[in-house]
Amino acid sequence: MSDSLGVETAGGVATLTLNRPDKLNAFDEALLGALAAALKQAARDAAVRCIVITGAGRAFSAGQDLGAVRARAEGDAAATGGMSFRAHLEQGYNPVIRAIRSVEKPVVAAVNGVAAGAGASLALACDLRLASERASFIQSFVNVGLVPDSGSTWFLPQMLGFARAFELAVTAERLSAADALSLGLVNRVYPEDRFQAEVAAYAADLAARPTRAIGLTKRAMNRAPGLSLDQALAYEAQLQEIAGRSADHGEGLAAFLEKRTPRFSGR
Ligand code: LHQ
Repeated sequence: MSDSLGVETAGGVATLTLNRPDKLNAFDEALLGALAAALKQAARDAAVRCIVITGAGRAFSAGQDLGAVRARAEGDAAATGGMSFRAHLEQGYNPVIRAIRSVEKPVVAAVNGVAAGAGASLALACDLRLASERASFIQSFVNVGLVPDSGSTWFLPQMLGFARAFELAVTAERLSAADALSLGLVNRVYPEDRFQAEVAAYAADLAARPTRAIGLTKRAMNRAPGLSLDQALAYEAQLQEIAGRSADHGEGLAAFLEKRTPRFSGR
């Protein structure tokens, strides 16, 4: 694993920490590669029942490392592996976004500070967003003459509607944590001094829930926007058939009937 990504697994929670604090955790190739690999590993590891992505220092992530982009523009092919922007997105960012959307475990963005450009997209790609009071969100792509990428053109209009999403994309307005909460972009905002403890408690709670059912819920909600109601109803019925055979359904049912707290295994 690369030094630029911290990976820690404990109590069913894998915490992936973007760790280039002097660059506000901007992404270079090594960090993107490490993040994709860590997500793949967390998806495979049955002991992991919740994934948290956060940043070291004062930022969540400032998006693409613009130093590397400058080096590319100046002809230093080694800086970006000599790749076009399209290839850089397809090979670097898009696998990360796809991995987050497809892993059948809850993925939480613990947004500890500023999330800009592809850093904001990364947070939007997660299933849930917990923000520190000092967090902020900027669709900063337009400031450097670029298009929102890494999923922002898809996630933002779904979350906010076209007009508000478009405005954020073309103005790069900086949203505070409170703004993001009132728009429904984040699930919770916590004071800075309690942020880590609150994230840990939230993630531990998710990790103790029926992981299989949560994964199937994610599968259904990922697919629902492309379906008619009829198709969504049929898909729910198909997934309920799978959930109904899980050990955790048996445990949940038994615990309810025995009037005790369920102990879910994730299977
Ligand atoms: C940085 C960065 C950074 C390097 C702060 N890079 N050093 C994908 C693929 C292909 C092509 C390109 O694009 C993409 C997707 C993208 O993500 S494009 C968008 C890239 N990101 C941005 O445009 C954001 C640039 N950063 C900022 O606007 C500000 O730094 C924010 C608003 C994030 C934070 O502002 P401040 O809190 O005022 O901090 P700062 O600007 O003073 O930055 C602190 C340091 O971090 C500073 O270095 P220094 O050596 O002077 O202390 C910055 O140069 C460095 N840094 N972002 N993206």
